[in-house]
Amino acid sequence: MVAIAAQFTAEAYPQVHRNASFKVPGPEDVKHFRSFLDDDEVLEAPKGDDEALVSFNQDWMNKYRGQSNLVLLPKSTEKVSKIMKYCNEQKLAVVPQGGNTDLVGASVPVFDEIILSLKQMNKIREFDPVSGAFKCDAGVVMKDAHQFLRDNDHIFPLDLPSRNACQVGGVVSTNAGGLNLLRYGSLHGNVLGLEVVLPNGEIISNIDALRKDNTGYDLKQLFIGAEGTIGVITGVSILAAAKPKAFNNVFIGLESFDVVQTLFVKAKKELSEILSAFEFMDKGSIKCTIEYLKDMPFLLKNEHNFYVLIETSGSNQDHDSEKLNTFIQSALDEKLISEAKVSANMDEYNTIWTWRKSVPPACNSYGGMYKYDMSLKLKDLYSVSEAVTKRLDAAGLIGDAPKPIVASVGYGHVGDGNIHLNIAVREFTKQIEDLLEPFVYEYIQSKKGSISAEHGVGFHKHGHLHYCRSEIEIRFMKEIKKHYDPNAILNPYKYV
Ligand code: 2HG
Ligand code: ZN
Repeated sequence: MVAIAAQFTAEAYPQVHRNASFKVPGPEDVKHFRSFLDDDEVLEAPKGDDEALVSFNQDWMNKYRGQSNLVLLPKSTEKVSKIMKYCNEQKLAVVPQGGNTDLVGASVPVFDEIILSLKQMNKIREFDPVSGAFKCDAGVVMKDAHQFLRDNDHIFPLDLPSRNACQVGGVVSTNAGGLNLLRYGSLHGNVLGLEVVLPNGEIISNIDALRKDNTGYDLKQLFIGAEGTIGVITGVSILAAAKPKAFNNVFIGLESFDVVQTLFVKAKKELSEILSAFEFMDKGSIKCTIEYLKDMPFLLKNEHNFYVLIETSGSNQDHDSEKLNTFIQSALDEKLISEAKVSANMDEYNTIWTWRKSVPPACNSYGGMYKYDMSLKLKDLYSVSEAVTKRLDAAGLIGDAPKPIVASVGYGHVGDGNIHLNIAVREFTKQIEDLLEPFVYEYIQSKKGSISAEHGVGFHKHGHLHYCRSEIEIRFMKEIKKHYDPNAILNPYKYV
């Protein structure tokens, strides 16, 4: 199925107006940028050509599309600093962009903002195998960071389905959680230091940070998850973990979300220190993924209401395998689970992960998707998916073409209390959008959850923070934005 060509965001959301105080980028600005940037650091769209920069203007979900005619791709922090200083003086709005795999419309322009791509800042700077401190440019693609660290007997403490495209600076700006947060914790704990260019061009760096440093406010925390609204992350220092010697996983079929929770408690108790991921997928997620992976035989013999992927990683293959097999046998004996496929080697281990990591692209393969990423108490986690699916179904919108919705599916990170709700669609319609919002947000608010567990706020959830943040928290956020970016030129129309 061909991807939907996103409508221009400015047309799809006419209620959002361009900030008239921003200058429209013109030839004199390009001339200035070219005075200190190389030819391959400036990309301009030929006049009237809407398609030339589409890969920078349009997001991964085909939902948002900006109209920028100018992409800057600097190769050094100093050049980023010069760009920001000039843009601040000239009141030119800027959108920092990493791998553009963002899921809330944070990394693409809304109007004619200049796109500041970090993709040419892609050097690994330093690695200390004793402490595990790993330093790199923001534009290093996550898979390259993984590969480098694996070659050095370590692992990057975060993994994502988009690892082949997303960049280290981007995931830090998003504060992405990923598949192993259960084991390695969040970026707020793993990031040791950052190098950031502020909107006025000043460079603030504590990239040489130590593991412990209790001298004053921990400023770097503000930039983790700020989505490029108060500074541009240009360098990251992160704590890499020693590479486990043994990796195992299992794909399980089971019949209710209550049992998913019981199994999680059992896994924490019985797999304890080797448990490194506990992911769930519902029936609909796997149905879409079976269609997407076409020729790949599914892992289990029967269809189930829920599926769980458990990963263990530890220091002794025999010990870990025995522990996992005993755990699975006991879950089968207790009739908690119906069926399980345990990986027998690394190929099978990778295949099992493929089934989980393919769920997001599978949902996107029908054309586009509406996507929600929520935190809830575990007992309520799946209920939001049930409530939304029921609502869309009652409106007669889900089914074979010409109905607009292919499927409404739920999956996510049980260990983190995080569900991803994806509505895979053949087309985006106002009717679907009105049925989803504010219903989803009000539902989350009623359960005291969060409307963004790990994907951030961006354009999509801009203006919706009150569903899970207090007035005073939002006021402080606005004050912080004003303090760092008084001209509001960085990633406008998003966040707070
Ligand atoms: C995941 O857990 C990522 O697979 C992406 O957070 C989720 O695309 C999504 O909804
Ligand atoms: Zn996720």
